[in-house]
Amino acid sequence: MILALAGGVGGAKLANGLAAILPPERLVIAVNTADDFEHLGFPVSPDIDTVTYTLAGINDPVQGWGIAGESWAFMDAVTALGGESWFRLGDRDLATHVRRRTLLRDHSLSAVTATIAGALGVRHAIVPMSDDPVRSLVRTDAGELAFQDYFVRHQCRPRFESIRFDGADAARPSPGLAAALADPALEAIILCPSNPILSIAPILAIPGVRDAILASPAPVVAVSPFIGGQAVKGPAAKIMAELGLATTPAAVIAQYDGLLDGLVIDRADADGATSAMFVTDTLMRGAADQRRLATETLDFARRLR
Ligand code: FO1
Repeated sequence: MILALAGGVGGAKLANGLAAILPPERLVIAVNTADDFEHLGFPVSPDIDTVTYTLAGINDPVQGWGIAGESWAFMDAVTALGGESWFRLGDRDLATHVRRRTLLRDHSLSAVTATIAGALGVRHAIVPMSDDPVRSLVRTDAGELAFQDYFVRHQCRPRFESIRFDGADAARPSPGLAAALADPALEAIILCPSNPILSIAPILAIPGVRDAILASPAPVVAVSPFIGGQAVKGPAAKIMAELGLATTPAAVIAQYDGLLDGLVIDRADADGATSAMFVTDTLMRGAADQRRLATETLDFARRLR
């Protein structure tokens, strides 16, 4: 069994590659929920939806979030009524949020996520990192901002000083994540090429998760989200620079602080690669790249076992 930890776009792509080569019973994808917030009265789980829509084959690959070919009648109507329009829910995406709102009255986020994914035809297990609320708060030169305020409303413009995961201390790993970590058949733990600070750190901040990964005999392999020192998408490189951190393979290893047995890096970063690194093309342009990188990552992890 393979456990993948994922955030948004990059994580969803590798998770999709893993899902293409593994049967459903051999993969658990645990997803960051610290970006979640309530908007227009709806519970929004951006990374869960990005992973779900990607595995369902309905994601918008250009935008990086939401559903391909969306219509925006709902948003246009909300805007015309003077409502908030800085964070946009497409019409079909809105249906996901209506369903999540309704189902969350009686069910956990884990159960709701499984129900929505199943209805969209996804057969692999997508689980939230926790069913308890954890919220990223970003300290910036414009004050402390809720994550989506920083990310979308302010377009990551304020200078990033630090991040904290409110609620993480009291959060428990979701049943799916806890079961995967305790599974004696766990073969590898893959840290997908998501932002280490924004997307993977919140998962590792849940009490017990980091220790369980360290204690697991399964090899732990990350895929670097950087290519030639740049992030493929998103503000990871800008944030690392503002924190005074490099975007090199060594910096990714340091960021994970003793957790990794191996790191998959791009050819553009191959200078100085060590035996704990596997060098390949990490840019995933489509399904074939996702599948190839997933295969190479698992083969590399198997060799480390
Ligand atoms: N990102 C934006 O930049 N603008 C948006 O209006 C926006 C809406 C949105 C709606 C649903 C959803 O699941 C994601 C959405 N995102 C939007 C993306 C989201 O802010 C980020 O992808 C993650 O939080 C970072 O991983």
